[in-house]
Amino acid sequence: MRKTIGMNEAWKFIRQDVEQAERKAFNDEHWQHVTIPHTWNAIDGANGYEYYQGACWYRKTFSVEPSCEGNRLFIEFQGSNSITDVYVNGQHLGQHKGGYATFRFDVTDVVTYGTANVLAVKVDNTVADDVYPQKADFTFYGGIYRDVNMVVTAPVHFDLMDYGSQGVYIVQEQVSKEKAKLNIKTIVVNDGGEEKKVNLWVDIYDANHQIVTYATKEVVLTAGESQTVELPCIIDNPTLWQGRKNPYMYSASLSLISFNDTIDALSIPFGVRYFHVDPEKGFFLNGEHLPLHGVSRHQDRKDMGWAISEKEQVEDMGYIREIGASSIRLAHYQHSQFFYDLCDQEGMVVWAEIPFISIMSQYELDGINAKQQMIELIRQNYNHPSIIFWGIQNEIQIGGERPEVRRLVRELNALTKKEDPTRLTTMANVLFVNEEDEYNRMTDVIGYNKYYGWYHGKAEDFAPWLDKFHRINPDVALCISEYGAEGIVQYHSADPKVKDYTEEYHALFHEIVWKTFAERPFLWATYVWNMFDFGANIRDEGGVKGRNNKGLVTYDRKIKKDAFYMYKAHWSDDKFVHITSKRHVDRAESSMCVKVYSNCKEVTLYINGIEFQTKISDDKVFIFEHVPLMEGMNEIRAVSAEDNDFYVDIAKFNKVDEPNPSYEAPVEEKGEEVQNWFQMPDLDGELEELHITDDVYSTRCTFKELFENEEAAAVLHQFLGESFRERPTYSMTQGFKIDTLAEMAPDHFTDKLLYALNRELTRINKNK
Ligand code: GCB
Repeated sequence: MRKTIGMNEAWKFIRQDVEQAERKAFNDEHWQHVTIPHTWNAIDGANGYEYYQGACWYRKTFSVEPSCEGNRLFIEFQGSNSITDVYVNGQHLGQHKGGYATFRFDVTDVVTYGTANVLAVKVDNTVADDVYPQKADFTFYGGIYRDVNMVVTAPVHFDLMDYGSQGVYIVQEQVSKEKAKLNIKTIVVNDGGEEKKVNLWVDIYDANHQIVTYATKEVVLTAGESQTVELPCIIDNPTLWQGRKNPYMYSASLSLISFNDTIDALSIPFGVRYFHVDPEKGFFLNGEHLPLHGVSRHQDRKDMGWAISEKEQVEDMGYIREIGASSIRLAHYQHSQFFYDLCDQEGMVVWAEIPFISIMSQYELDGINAKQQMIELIRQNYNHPSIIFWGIQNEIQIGGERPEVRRLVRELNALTKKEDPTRLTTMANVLFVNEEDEYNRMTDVIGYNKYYGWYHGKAEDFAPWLDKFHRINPDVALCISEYGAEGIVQYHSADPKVKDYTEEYHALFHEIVWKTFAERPFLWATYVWNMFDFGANIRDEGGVKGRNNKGLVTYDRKIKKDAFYMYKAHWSDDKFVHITSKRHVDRAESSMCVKVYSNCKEVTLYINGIEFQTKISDDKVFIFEHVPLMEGMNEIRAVSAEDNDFYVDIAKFNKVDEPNPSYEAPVEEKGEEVQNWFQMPDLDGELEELHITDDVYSTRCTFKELFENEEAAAVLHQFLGESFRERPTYSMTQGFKIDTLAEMAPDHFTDKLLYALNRELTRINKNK
């Protein structure tokens, strides 16, 4: 019978490349003792300084019981970032490229039994041109950051070498309320030296462990043969997996039986459901409309990076459940099996994706690694009912217009549909992709990452854009795959503005945008960027280095920002009241405005124990104006009574003489949607007429194109400032034409600036 033996303990590690470290006889005495999950970037990955990216080594001694001889042995890595070379007793077993999927090596013929073996692993998180991601707004934490196991099987077993999957695919051929027609596809392997006859049994159990149905088949395998065996199975009157309402799970118990022995067995949880997306009405699960109230998640955590345990994942899910979300975009790569399992159990509808993000390789134009990661993602996660959407790219247009990018996106879509015709494909376009672009029709449904109200424009700009897109493409199912703003809980303002980084602007932004989305049921989903702050070492935002602070919850998961409660009020049925701006303690004004988020109908405010006002609201936001403050500490209490229960929240505000300067972010130009990084030109003398032709540079070119030419780059430096290219947001904009950015930010790219840029740029010939 199959045995899985944990191999997380007793590793030695060194944070550098070392020659001959793969050898069995090698002195690693002075190396550090570590336990898996491990990363070498737990601290330097999110502090804003350069983080270590390079090759490092892990070594471990292990023994295999003599009783295992005659079986097959596999070493399994559930996640190691990003290029991993595995050696046993000095022998190279292979290399895996990609930091997020499970992979295994067959070690049967290289281990010794009853004596010590040495496993040596080189892991390298340097960006390689043929491995995705190439560039992204998050830290690429290096290390073996998910579990390592040894799996021991009999010579005849369910395949473990099919792209890291379990070798079992429960295909939902047709599901309705009356019947779930399944085809259980298994890959059975005979690694033994002789022909073998086995019986394959599949028993389907319901959630109460009662058998529902079963199927069986005799399988004859010649020596060395791998066979795909299909077992059709029907569940009559199935209980459907109905999202958060009823995430009903069955389980398939599979076994390979030879005479009286069960020689291999697996238990696979699954749920049955059907779904569709209507471009006018949104998402439907089992025929019922289900609004997908979504958040995105990255997998890292403060001081841990990606080396988290199940405990942190359960906590993350706890926050997502509490806010009342019904869907999660698991960005920007494959997450751990454990998390997809949690999504199944909680009834979260999932968008799962590969890290084909920002920029396509300049040299590897067939997309070999992107395709490999797509197949791994699908085959390893095929049986999760929560996954409904496969995401094939994120903002891959940032690298500029390249025909090979379009070709690869189309190929990835075709590959995904071939691997799994039962689910929907999707992708996240960068904001500047034109509404009429064919990118909007390559996948089954589409998403846009839009940052009105942060990188450009105002939060209110969502409404006209959404309506315009829908008018142009009434038959395209649209979602907002990302939207957000920075919110740093240190900063506060009674008059919040774009780019002030305050907790108040963050909350106000989400209030406005959520209202806009809620009024547009044609959106099939919306995903807040992001549920949690995360490590992005290239960033220096509002005085915080190495972080993206757009989360609704802080990186250490200790503080739920006000915006968290805004969504909770809309999405959750668990009653509460929440006074906002509680961290804005010191107030220099003699009266203030108190804003309360609540999903109760009525909220009463008490000031220093005295009843002030009662407000009734349907839109979850209760605003109490002119709340008087006495000198010193004031206690504000918000109370709601509903269904015989009381809900209370308390805040304390300190009336002071002078505003507290620590509430202000050390950034200039608050209220500006694009930072004013450029020099306004002096236009002396007569204005000459400019001729913009294809052979010269101009503002019709993308930033990327311009920066690639030394002279054009010098012009940009002159007008946009030296540091323009180093800005974290540059990676977002390099595929933009200057004219496109100018349309979005006309106040900054004035006609005068555009004229001056063109006057200089058109003097440079592209072919020179
Ligand atoms: C995006 C990216 C995401 C970034 C986000 C941001 O569009 O897809 O990876 O983190 O913007 O915050 O800028």
